[in-house]
Amino acid sequence: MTSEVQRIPTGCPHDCGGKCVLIAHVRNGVIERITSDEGEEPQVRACQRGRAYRQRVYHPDRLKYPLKRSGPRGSGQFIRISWDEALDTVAGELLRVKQRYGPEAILCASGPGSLTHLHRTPQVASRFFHMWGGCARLRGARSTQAIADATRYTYGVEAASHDIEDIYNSRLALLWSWNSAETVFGTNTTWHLRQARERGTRMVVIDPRYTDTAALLADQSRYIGIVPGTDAALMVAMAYVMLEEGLADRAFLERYTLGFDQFAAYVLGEADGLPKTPAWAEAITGVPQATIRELARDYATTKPAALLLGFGMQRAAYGEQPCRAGMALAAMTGNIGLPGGSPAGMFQRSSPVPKLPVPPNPVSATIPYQLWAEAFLQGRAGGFETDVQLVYISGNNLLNQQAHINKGRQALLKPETIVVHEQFLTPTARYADIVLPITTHLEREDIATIWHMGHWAIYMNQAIEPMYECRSDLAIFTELAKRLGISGFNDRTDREWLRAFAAEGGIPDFDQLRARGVYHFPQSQPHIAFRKQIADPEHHPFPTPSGKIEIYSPALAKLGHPDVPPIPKYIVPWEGRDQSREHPLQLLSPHGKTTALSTYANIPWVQEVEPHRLWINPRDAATRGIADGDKVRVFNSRGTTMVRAWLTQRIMPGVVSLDHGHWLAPNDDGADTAGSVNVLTRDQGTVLGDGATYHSCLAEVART
Ligand SMILES: Nc1nc2c(c(=O)[nH]1)N[C@H]1C(S)=C(S)[C@@H](COP(=O)(O)OP(=O)(O)OC[C@H]3O[C@@H](n4cnc5c(=O)[nH]c(N)nc54)[C@H](O)[C@@H]3O)O[C@H]1N2
Ligand SMILES: Nc1nc2c(c(=O)[nH]1)N[C@H]1C(S)=C(S)[C@@H](COP(=O)(O)OP(=O)(O)OC[C@H]3O[C@@H](n4cnc5c(=O)[nH]c(N)nc54)[C@H](O)[C@@H]3O)O[C@H]1N2
Ligand SMILES: [Mo]
Repeated sequence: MTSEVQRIPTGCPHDCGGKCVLIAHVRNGVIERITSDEGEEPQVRACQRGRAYRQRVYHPDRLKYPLKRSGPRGSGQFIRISWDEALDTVAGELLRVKQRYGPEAILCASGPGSLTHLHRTPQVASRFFHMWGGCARLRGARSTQAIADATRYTYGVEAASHDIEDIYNSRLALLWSWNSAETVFGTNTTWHLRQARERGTRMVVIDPRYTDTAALLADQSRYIGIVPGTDAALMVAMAYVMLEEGLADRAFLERYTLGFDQFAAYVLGEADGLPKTPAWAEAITGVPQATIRELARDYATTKPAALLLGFGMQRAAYGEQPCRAGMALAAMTGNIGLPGGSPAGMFQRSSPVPKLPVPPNPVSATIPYQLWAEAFLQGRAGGFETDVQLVYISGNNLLNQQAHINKGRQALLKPETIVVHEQFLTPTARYADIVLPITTHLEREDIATIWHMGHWAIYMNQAIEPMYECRSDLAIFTELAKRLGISGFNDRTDREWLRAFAAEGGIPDFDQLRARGVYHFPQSQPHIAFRKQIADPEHHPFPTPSGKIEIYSPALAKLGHPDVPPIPKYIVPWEGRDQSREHPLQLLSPHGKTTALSTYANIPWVQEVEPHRLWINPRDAATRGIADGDKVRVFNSRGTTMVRAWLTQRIMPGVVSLDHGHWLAPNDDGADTAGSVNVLTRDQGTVLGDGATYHSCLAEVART
């Protein structure tokens, strides 16, 4: 029997920087192929990951049934159990631990597995735990903590950016630690940047790696390689040039900012006797003085110009500083609040469509994400806020994706109980006592909205029936809520929730949304951050304590912490250049195109796009006797990983790079054999908010 092929509009749920339209071609309940948006322009078209999803749904390693551990923790030995036994066991453990140790002994470690509006992994789990009396949480955003902190201290809000459609108004764009060609950063971002460039917007890319973005967008000789961790020095020297050459927009600074003079005193060396000249910065950043001067002049005299900060450089020691320094430059050039400019704040645009509601958490205990393993091992005795006894993980490859995996492996032996909701037996799931198999988005219904494109909504129709015995996180927590007597956790069908979200979000026709698969909220003009504050400062002060852009922050001064000074400064990072003879190479671990975090690392079609390799400059390779394609050991005091080397001029000497997200595969000696970079990274947080600092990491490389 053959039936017609149905074309079912759905989308991608993972945290890849996008969210795109997928069309599932389904016959007799089986997906035969996946294509993308074929509607009107601009389309929301998917990349290779979404298009390869058939291989993920039908992967032989999909988790099929509930599992119970049958060997030692981490051994990967499990037996199949029934759903009734699994749910009774989980409910029983939750009750036992809560009664014995209190709710703060339960850590809800939900992550970004699905970032949609209904089956949103962090939201679903949080709703359950918060309604049940609370739980301990992980704090400190791994993605954006430092830039969010910097934006808040400078502008009084966490996010401050323009819609990407405004890029057509920019004459110049500085893409600083920004790699949207790979990190997506909003589905159509690179498409708009490319079109703007063709229409005359000049573009500069500043990154230790000559990324795909540099190749695609940087004008000739407008790629600037920089020593990792030194961006604040380059920015401060640009400020020096602007001051020296009288290029700063004095009227703007006077009218809208607080404390520019203190910053200028630091820049000119009046405060510490050290003028932050281009020569000073060249020695630190590796960027030639002439380039620094030219960049400063160009940015100060080409108006409007957009300084756009990616998140790479702030996922590092003192990541707050380059962000605050960038914001100071945006103010010095008067590029805030006008079309074509940019406040250099955190990029974000939220959606009017609501998400599954989450009540407040009655428990206040938190542990920093960066120090989760230390916190498990030390607990209250080590000064942490709680002793974790039960870890509840959903949508999170905790072990693989946090710094210092080897410490994490010890830490996961400590709690009494570990429950994991997963689609695959990830390195983290291997440590679970109970593993519950989860549907993919193609087996359920949802709404997604796009990073930085909150004015678009995607309807994700269910394409096929749930595979094997898989259930959604929401369905599982609904069952647990019944067992634990939580009333009102979920008394709607998925469709009823989604219909309500769409209506509340102002989408006029739900059935049309489902049929078309995508909805574009009408808007006449792209969003421009702080337009009102600049046009009419009398009536619209900035939402900071002073009502101004706080280049000098009295709140930071009050904190009195030398590592977050009240004005932006260059601070020598830990594990920076020339700090170790034993492990001299700076190791970056960026977000690569073949995964969304650690998702897709096991999907052959996606991995074919680009082999997983260590980027190393031929000069560094030569001194180590390494040839292209050689298998190398990358190591430091925290661990060792093995991977093939790629000799390339696309990375500067002294720096190596290995995309994160590849699944830990330790050998008998404890060395990882899969290029899982977090065996090497350091577990230390940024100063203000315990943000991630993966990029401040030194290592050495040798042939195996
Ligand atoms: N393909 C893909 N896209 C993704 C993701 C993914 O896993 N895969 N993840 C998504 C998520 S969750 C996030 S948070 C974002 C992350 O987005 P980002 O944080 O912006 O991405 P990264 O690749 O970590 O860093 C961007 C660039 O910064 C550069 N960089 C590193 N250190 C420095 C430095 O000191 N100075 C300068 N100037 N540049 C530096 C890196 O070489 C890299 O090219 O991406 C999202 N998009
Ligand atoms: N070295 C280094 N490490 C990094 C970074 C870096 O720049 N460098 N970046 C960090 C950043 S920004 C982030 S955001 C983190 C993220 O790291 P994680 O939070 O660990 O995110 P993922 O690796 O995507 O893991 C999500 C898991 O959810 C599962 N999943 C997918 N859909 C569902 C679902 O519907 N339900 C359930 N229960 N599970 C689902 C997937 O199979 C996957 O294993 O990684 C961080 N790690
Ligand atoms: Mo992230």
